Amino acid sequence: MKFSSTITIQYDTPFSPFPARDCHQALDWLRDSGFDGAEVCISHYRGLDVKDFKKELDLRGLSCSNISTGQARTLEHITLLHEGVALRQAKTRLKEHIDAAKILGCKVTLGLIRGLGTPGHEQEEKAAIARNLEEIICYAQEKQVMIILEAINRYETTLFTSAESCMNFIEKDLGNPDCVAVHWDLFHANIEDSRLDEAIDRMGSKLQHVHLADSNRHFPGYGHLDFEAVFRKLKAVGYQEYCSFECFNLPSPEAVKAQAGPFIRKMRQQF
Ligand code: LER
Ligand code: MN
Repeated sequence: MKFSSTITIQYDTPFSPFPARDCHQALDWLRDSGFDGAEVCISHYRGLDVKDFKKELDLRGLSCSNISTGQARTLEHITLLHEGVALRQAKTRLKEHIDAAKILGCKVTLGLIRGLGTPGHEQEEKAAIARNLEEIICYAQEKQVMIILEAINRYETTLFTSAESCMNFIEKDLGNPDCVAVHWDLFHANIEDSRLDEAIDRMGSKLQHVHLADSNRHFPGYGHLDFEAVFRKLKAVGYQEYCSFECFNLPSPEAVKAQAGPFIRKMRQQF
């Protein structure tokens, strides 16, 4: 099992204790806290040198777990559920993320850039996303980059809210391609998945990324999730991919910065 944490290099996010302008400090913090890698929020590639960012990671002995891609939806209003220019831009952006992931040796998260969905239109919207993903999946296959579909709770989207709905979509609508897997976020899972251990079993080897946050999206330990039970189960099924912090800066940014290192050391010792 490997550990990473969300950092951002262009626009600030509530999921990192560091603003984008301090991204080098964020990388120093990851190194000094004993993380294996960084989960990096990238909105677009205008003026961004991915190879330069890779050098900064290498300098610190860090890997990259995945690219978090959702900022473009809020900032540019582009998704796989749009039509016309916005859809074309969303597809192009996902291909640029795949190119960047190839350089960084990481996965690409497909979160809300897929589109939020409209209640009552799930079937046609799933079909549209599957159709619009076809060329992206071909491109990812060619580049040998993995796309990870994030399960996100019902208050943010109508589509792919649980482990089961992601698995169903990947298996039935996408035809189970090797390069598409599940990104499972414990904050969302606590709302949607009836039993976390059964969700882990259902995903099996398709579970390829885990977001760590407590039930209230605070840093682990400040809500009511049983992290030890989750880590025990992940270990039992042989999970070897990343667990990545994506929690709010709560109870405080200082607490997140100070407690991340001890938390991952404890999990490594125990599991
Ligand atoms: C992104 O990883 C996530 O979990 C979403 O809640 C962001 O809107
Ligand atoms: Mn998440």
